[in-house]
Formats: sequence, structure tokens, C-alpha cells
Amino acid sequence: MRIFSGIRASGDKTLGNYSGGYRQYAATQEQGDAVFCIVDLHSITTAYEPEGLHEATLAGAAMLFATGIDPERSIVFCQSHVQAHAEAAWLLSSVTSFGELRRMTQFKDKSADQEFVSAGLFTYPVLMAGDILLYQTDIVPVGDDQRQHVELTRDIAERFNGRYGDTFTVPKGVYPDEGARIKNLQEPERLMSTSAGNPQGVIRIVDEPDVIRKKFKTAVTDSEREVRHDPDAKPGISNLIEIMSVVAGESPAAIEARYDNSGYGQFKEDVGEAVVTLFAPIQERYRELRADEEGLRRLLGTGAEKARAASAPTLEIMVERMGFVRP
Ligand code: AQP
Repeated sequence: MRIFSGIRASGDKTLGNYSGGYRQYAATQEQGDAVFCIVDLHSITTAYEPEGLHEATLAGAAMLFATGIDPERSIVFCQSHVQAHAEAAWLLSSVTSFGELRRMTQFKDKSADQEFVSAGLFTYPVLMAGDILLYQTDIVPVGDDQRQHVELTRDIAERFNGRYGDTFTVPKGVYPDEGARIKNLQEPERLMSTSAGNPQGVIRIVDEPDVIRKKFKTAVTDSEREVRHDPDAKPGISNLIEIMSVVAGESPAAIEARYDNSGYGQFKEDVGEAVVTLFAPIQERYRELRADEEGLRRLLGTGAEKARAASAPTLEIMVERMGFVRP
């Protein structure tokens, strides 16, 4: 089985990224041939600084390895190191409609925050489709915010296959049962995000333990006392239950039972402590890896070579079937 997922090089990654991304990557790499991409070409679709991109790319690589991706076992590389990705995006844009892209909710949300809305922000889902399809991917482990893009990728694959003959495996999105949509602790109606929302409600994987504890302690809840999973009536506490479920590997029902009658204070403290304990070894590995820039570049170089070899045959079939003359 072929597994592919991408993670944007941007800012400090969050508990949301851990839940929908990293933890799923580490688990799925055990199930087949996994390919993980730092999607740095995606990072330039919103306002950014070149030095920031440089740092975020290296940090992105370090975080993948720190959270358990094994470079011997899985392919880890940067999107900009493998030219097939930019080429595939252009080719696939001919089988993607303007109407489909206009319906993407992430474009609507992200463009609303931008002073300058780049064409790349609009067409980025095609780049993502190419990322996935170039590797004949079977499954794409992601968080729920990527569901619409994975569905679009499936439509693009089917349309290409229908028009030019069977070329791509049609991939399936894999979303975690719990923690596919971790919310901002201060604004439980919105997703926890690297780039948006109240920063006090965003748990960054590299946050100091005391910062994490404080963010959980001050998390928004409601005026009841009951630790009960009910996302509509109790979004704040339900979010904390889901976080605890991700971190402790327990079902929401088991967590409710454990905190029956104990009130919110103790529960919030325990969730914070559980996250601190989970992140401590990741932070340590991350610091070591990030300090060795040469080592990271070497690993990314090897990953890019493997990714070029793995994607080249599919790109070749695409251009041939589409009627291009090859030199
Ligand atoms: N809040 C979240 N809950 C669960 N999963 C999430 N993911 C992101 N936020 C949550 C998942 O993390 C993986 C990598 O995401 P990404 O870095 O490619 O970027 P994103 O989805 O756009 O979210 P970010 O990191 O918050 O970046 P911004 O908002 O700055 O663009 C994906 O699988 C994603 O589903």
C-alpha cells in the first residue's frame, strides 16, 4: 500500500497538526510504503518572508523525524526539490474546473484574511492533487480540514483516467476517529491553526511545558461542571475531551466516566499535563535534529532522490497520454 501526505512549511506546528497529521503519519508508515512531503511550494501562496520559509522548511523536516518518521523506511522530501510536482500541477489544471476550485472552503476562508489574494492560493488544490497522484497513492492520512481537497483529488484522478486511460490510483482520505478537528482553546468554534486565531488558544508542539499548562488552565469552557462530550452544547469541554482522547488513547466515553463528578479544574490540569508529557520527548528530539542543519539537508537530499525516482514513471505516462511530443 502507498501512503502519501503533505505538511505545509509554515510557522510552529500545532497540537492540531499533531492530531490530524504527525501521529497518523507515524502510524501509517507501518502499513506500507509511505511518502511525506514538506509542501514548501504551497507555503508561498500566502504572504511570507523568504527567511521564514527557509526556517519553516528545516523545522518541518525536523518535526517529521522528531514525531517518529523513519527516513530509512519512509520517503521524506521537500516539494520544491522534485520538479515533477510543479509540472503535474500544470498538467492537472487542464482537468480541473474553475467552478470546482471556487467551491473550496479553505480558499474562501483563507482569501478572506488576505490583502493580496494570490492565484496560487486559488489553484493550490491542483498542486496537492498532483502531489498525491504522482505516487499512485492508496491512502492520504490528513485532518478533516483537508477532506474537500482529497475529494477533489479523487475527482481529478477519475476525470484524467476517463479522458486519457487508467493512469492514477484513486486515493482515499484517512481521517482519525477522534481529533480530526482540534479547535482553538480560546475560540472552540474555530480550528486550531498555525496562522490564525487567538494565539493563547493554540498549543504549539515546541511550546515550553509551563506555557502549555497555562494555555490549558485558561481554556474556555462553559458554566456547567459536567465533563461531557457534546460538541454543540459544550464545544470547549468537548474539544478538551477529544484532545485527552488523542493523547491518552482512550475513548471519550471512558474519559467522561473517569472525570464523572470531578469538575473542570482537575480535568483541564490533567489534559495539560498529558500533553506536556507527550510532547517532552518530541521536543528533545526536535531540538537535536534542528541543531544539525547539515544532517537535515542530507536526509532531505536522499528523500528527494527517492521521490524523483518514485514519481518519474507516472509523470512520463501523463505527458505521453496527453499527447505531448517527447524529445
Ligand atoms: N486543527 C486541526 N485538527 C486536526 N488536524 C489538523 N491539521 C491542521 N490543523 C488541524 C492537519 O495537519 C496536517 C498538516 O496541515 P498543514 O500544515 O498542511 O496545514 P493546514 O491544514 O492548512 O493547517 P495549519 O497547519 O493550521 O496551517 P494554516 O492554517 O496556517 O494554513 C493536515 O493533514 C491537516 O489536515
